[in-house]
Amino acid sequence: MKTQVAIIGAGPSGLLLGQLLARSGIANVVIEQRSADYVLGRIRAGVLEQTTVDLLEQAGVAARLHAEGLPHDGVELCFGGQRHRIDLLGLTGKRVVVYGQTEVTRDLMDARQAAGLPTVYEADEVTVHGFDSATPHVGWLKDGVRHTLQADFIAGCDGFHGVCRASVPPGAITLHEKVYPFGWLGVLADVPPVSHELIYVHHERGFALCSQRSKVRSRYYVQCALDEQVAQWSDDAFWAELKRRLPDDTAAQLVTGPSIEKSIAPLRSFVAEPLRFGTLFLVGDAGHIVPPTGAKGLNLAASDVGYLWQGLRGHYAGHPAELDHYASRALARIWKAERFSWWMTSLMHQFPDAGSFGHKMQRAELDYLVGSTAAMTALAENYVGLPMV
Ligand code: FAS
Ligand code: PHB
Repeated sequence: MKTQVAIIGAGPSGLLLGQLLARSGIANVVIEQRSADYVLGRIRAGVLEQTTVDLLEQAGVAARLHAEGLPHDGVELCFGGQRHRIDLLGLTGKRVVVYGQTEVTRDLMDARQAAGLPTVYEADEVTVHGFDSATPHVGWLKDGVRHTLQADFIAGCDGFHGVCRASVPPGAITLHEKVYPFGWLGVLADVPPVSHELIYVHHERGFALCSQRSKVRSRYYVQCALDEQVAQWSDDAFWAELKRRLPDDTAAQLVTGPSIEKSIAPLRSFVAEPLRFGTLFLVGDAGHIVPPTGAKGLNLAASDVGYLWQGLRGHYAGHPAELDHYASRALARIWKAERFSWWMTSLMHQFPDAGSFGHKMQRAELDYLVGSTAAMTALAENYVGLPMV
């Protein structure tokens, strides 16, 4: 078998890239280790930047997003028992859209299936070879049969734990990483959101986030220790802890209910450099990870895809140099989002070694932030997403 682009991973990166390439007449095959249902069952991101919405429109998969997505003109920061609104639209002229990653993935899967594009789910022992040679190819095992796919290029859209980055010789790649001393315990529940906009909470007991998926489905998070297990957290214990971190009047408005998903995610900042190795490209979480505090993970994956799509279109249109810009263009935007995500995480979470001075610095920055149009504008323009250049 042969194709132009072999895409490893059917998460948002792989499926969005496959859709954009197909609509540009570039043949591609997606190879995914899990089942489609398993991929859809992962509850992750919830906030889309306009740049991501634009790419989904170009991919022809934005109809449901426009029908069901919730435009948000602002977000709130809550500290010292007070809620402060950051007017995203007023400060930047832009807004974000709340629409779950699960729905983005579902829309992309449906479009790929409708187009009859080749997709291999539950592929075992996926391997990538020859990406530094003239014969790049991918191998996998499916139903006891070994398969090989020749390709011009391999897109490593296989996430943080994937095979593609792991296949790069250690001497050819530099890894930059910061692991945070806490995680996020997240709950999804079919209850109306406590507020029409997101609330990021700084509290002495720990960070909390009030988010949502629709007007009847909410997503909440509380900062937790790295050694905590989901099994330790009953629904009642979660709701009680969330209420402790909210102002009394907000806590009184919180509608609770049974969790339909509950999970703990560790937080890290991570970037691999470069992102290109011959004919292999690292895309999305395969190349970088951000703490979810800045709502950047999914959106960075989308902008990587946009840059790679532009590069591959240029290549097949007779301008191979276009591909040379992928890594530098993607990394320029990645590092700015890494900085913002690190800054939001450092500002909003309780760090075990911060001490009283560290707590005072966080509080002073928050007090300054909500009193300064310049500071709120800086937060807002990063939160709505910096332009793709
Ligand atoms: P993904 O990890 O989504 O997809 C990679 C795909 O590759 C998976 O389907 C995997 O099964 C497959 N794969 C892996 N190894 C393979 C192999 N060897 N062969 C074939 N396939 C393979 N971002 C936010 O913006 N907000 C959030 O709140 C948020 N919460 C998150 C919570 C968690 C627990 C995690 C892990 C991430 C979260 N993120 C969040 C970030 C997340 O949304 C990612 O940015 C997004 O999924 C990136 O998409 P992909 O790059 O496609 O990677
Ligand atoms: C979510 O809704 O899952 C979400 C929203 C904003 C974030 C992180 C997660 O910063």
